[in-house]
Amino acid sequence: MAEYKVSVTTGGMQHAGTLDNIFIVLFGSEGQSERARLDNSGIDFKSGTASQILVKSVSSLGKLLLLKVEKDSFLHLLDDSWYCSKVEVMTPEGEEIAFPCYRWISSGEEIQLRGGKALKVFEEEHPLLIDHLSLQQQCINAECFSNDVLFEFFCRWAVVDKKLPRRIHFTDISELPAELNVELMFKGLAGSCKEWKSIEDLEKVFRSRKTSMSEYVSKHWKEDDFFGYQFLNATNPNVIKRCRKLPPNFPVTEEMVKPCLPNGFTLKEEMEKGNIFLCDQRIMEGIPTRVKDGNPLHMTAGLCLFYMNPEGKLMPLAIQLNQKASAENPVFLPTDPEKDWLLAKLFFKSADLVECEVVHHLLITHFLSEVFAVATLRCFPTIHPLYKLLIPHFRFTLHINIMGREALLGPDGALLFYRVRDSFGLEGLLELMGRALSEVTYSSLCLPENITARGLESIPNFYYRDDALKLWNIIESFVRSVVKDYYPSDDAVCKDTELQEWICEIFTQVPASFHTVEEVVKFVTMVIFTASVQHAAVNNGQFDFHSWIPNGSLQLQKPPPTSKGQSRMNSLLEAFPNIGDTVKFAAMFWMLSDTYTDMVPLGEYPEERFSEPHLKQMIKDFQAELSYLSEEISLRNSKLPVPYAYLNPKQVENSVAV
Ligand SMILES: *[C@@H]1O[C@H](CO)[C@@H](O)[C@H](O)[C@H]1NC(C)=O
Ligand SMILES: *[C@@H]1O[C@H](CO)[C@@H](O)[C@H](O)[C@H]1NC(C)=O
Ligand SMILES: CC(=O)N[C@H]1CO[C@H](CO)[C@@H](O)[C@@H]1O
Ligand SMILES: [Fe+2]
Repeated sequence: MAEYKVSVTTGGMQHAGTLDNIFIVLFGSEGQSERARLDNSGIDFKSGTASQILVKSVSSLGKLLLLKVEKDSFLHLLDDSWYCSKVEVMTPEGEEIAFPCYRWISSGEEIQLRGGKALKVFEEEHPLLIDHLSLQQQCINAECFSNDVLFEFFCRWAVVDKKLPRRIHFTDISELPAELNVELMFKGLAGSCKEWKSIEDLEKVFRSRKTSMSEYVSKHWKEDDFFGYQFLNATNPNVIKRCRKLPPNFPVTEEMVKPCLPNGFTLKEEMEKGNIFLCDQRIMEGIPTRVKDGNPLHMTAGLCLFYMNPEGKLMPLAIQLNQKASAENPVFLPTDPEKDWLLAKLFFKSADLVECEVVHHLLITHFLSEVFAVATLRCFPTIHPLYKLLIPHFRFTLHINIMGREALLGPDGALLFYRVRDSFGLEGLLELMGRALSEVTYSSLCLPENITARGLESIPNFYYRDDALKLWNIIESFVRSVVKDYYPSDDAVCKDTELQEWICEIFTQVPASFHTVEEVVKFVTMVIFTASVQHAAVNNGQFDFHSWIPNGSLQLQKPPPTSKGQSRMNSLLEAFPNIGDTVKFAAMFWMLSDTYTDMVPLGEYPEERFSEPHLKQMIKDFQAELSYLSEEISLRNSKLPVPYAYLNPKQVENSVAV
């Protein structure tokens, strides 16, 4: 008789426990154990607790291969799902093996777990394990979209009414959080169709709901250097490029910019020196927009030229609001009447915000992470080292995207998420994403290459670049240590058919494969960087920078100005969305920038998936590096008038989860 000491841990989240019966069977190279029932004698498996049980078999099972967990309904009336964190087994030979689970199990379900060291497919020797793999892959789709997983996700929305039934259908809940939030934040203003009468009215509304940054923005929004600053250190650091030659459709002359350059400096020379930068919104040209109150909304597709002045400030020099140069498309200048220049900046910034949300936030972080997540779920078994490494970086990504899509593609976009649809309608949104996707390359997603391609290696005070590059390097060295441990040679990479399938699944158009360990390191670094750092950069500052509508509105109700000298403060107010829409946008940004109590910061792995001690040590080293960087960034920020904290590792989430 052989006895196995088994300990089963229930997850710590709400409602993780169950009253149902749980059975365990162990499979080894020499046979299988009895079907042992976990004794819960009337009490449920409570959240966060471990239960012990002895599992017997006639003789030793040899090498432990699989562990089967079955869950039987206790009361057949309800499906009482259970969140199992892990199962630990002590063999009669004295070996301790952890079987990570970390998933919901519904009534009547039966799942198989693998324990011990991470393995690749060509290392599997036992036929039982090969069978297990194909079974696991069939289950994947059902698993990611089950209501239980969604429920866990919804628990993070604090505003959700506590009385909501435990088992919620996705469609019932999709409208809830956002609408509640608007009401909570801006009582009585939600739904108002009135126009704004003055900037002071706007200030009043936002006085109660602000962050120190959003307050700073509301005070400085008119200033040119702050306008420039935002192209480096706000939510869209992705678009500005060094400009060596003016585009032919942007006829900026020496005469025009002379007053803004120091005495004796010329545009031509400054361009040669590398001090001139350009932001070109060509991608927005001709995107179909939405009809509002009978008139189609207008979308700016402008050009803005910047100058890095000797004090290290990035100043806007000239703005044109349409792509084709013409008499009705003047080049606006800082020396124009104040209101003209303000209006030009407003329209340019608004298009920048829309581009940022649709392209850089939704497409490049949310949807790309989803592609990586689905490929990971489909191609790797849970025992695979890259599954263990990557899956924490996809927490909640499918869920937030399902909700987002519902909002985007649903009949009325009832939900506030990605209200960008307000500016375009569906057709325009899809068109813009399509155009952007055709321009995404692997290299553009790798930060060091991206920065070089845009000529931004040396521009001063570019905190996004400084912090993000350090994070890229820290992530890369962690990934390298893990990947090299499992793939000691290029040959191991070539032999791993699951790894090759994974990369093919991601690039369906271009047939792709990995040949070397370094290729895997770089790609995996890019995946983790995109899901964590890049998302934080475009996501976390949304409320700070965009709740103050004058500083970038998702929607403007008027066409861009076609001449100078006609604008007054009123032109600005008329262009703003109405009061109801303004507060809706602000509430959305608040919600998307909020930190949730169950947020998992970069590098934290509360689910223990790796059991080898040296792997655990690699994770600790990674965390230590992040922690040093966090201190360094805090120290720097304490000395800055405008801190840049979005990429402080403590504030970067492990995955795209909001
Ligand atoms: C905010 O937006 C306004 C209008 O576009 C612009 O003039 C101002 O410079 C911006 N401020 C910042 C803070 O960008
Ligand atoms: C840099 O990255 C941004 C965001 O991922 C992307 O939109 C842009 O096209 C990239 N630019 C280059 C030149 O790689
Ligand atoms: C170029 C630019 O605008 N950089 C700014 C980034 O933020 C710092 C700190 O607020 C400013 O001093 C820089 O001017
Ligand atoms: Fe997001």
